[in-house]
Amino acid sequence: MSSSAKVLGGMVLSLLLTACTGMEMADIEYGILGQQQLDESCVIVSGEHRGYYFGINRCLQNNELKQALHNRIKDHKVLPYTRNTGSYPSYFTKHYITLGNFAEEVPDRFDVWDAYVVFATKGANPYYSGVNCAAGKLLDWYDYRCYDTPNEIMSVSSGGQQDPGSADPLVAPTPLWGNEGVYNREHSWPKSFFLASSASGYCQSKPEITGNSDYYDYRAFTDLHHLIPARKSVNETRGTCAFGIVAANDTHFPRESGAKFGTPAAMANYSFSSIPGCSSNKVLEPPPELKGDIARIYFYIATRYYTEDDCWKSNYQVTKASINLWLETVLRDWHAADPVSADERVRNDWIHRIQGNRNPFVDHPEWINQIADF
Ligand SMILES: [Ca+2]
Repeated sequence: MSSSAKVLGGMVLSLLLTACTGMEMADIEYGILGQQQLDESCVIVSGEHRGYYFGINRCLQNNELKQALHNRIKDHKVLPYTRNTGSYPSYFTKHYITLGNFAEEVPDRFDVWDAYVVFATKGANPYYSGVNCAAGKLLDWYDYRCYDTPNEIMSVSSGGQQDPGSADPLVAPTPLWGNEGVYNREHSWPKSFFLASSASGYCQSKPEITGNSDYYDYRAFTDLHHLIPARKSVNETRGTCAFGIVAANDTHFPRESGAKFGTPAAMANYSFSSIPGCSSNKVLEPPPELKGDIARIYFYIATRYYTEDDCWKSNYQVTKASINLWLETVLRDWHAADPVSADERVRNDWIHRIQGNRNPFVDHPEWINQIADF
């Protein structure tokens, strides 16, 4: 095809797509329909969920690709963190089944705990080799424990933790410390990283969503992609400590899952004798089967909130919504060592149904290598 024919073809395609999808010129500028789309191999996205990514120019690189993906996954439906007043309907399963198409409004009562119910009842528990929670059970991401759900969720009375009652560890627990039986909605990207001292930018007080009156980025506060079930004691011990590679285990770890918490090993570009915001000066190394999941969650956050992080914090781990080099190096290694699994895709599908956006790096892990800097 001659270059003039390509340009003409591209213009026609752009007009058609604009007419069909309502995409604006800004989208085109950001690479959803860039000049490289004139090469058909860049337009056609193969693989999972091509409809969701329709129009993404897969030949883009670095910030152009990150911006194009951001434009596609932004503006997700923000769930309340806790909505537990009044009696819980016995027909809870209808809550998500009636979601129907993705554009349908999530029922008012559907909160993050309900999403946990969905993960448990729909088998979206990430797989540990040798441990798979029975149907209706929720897997702790850092530990070998399967929590009962949804009954305890239906009676939840605290906004930040859940007592699983008859917790059902497949490996006999050895209670080592307090709060052994309570689990949390763990912000794997610590929530204090998007906590502001006053309302500014995207950080606003939204108590109906966050459950308190602090000035969080309320969208990230309940973003299901990075919220993971974790035992309260582990969550609190981690605090804002980074994910990383452990050299010497803490006395509480390793647990049977292979998760570790302890003194950091030597990591490329990592040189911190004292870790701000992490009083124990330690790092958390997830179980091997979840290292890639955690990595792809971080790449999602860095993309979802790209250019929308004005009120976010910077520290030794992150620069607002960007991941600092040493941590990104670790996460890329983990991504390579633990490829996307079927359970990870199931979880992504359900989050899509609930909040309307996807983690593109679960669907297209090859895009991670096209972005040099998250
Ligand atoms: Ca995995």
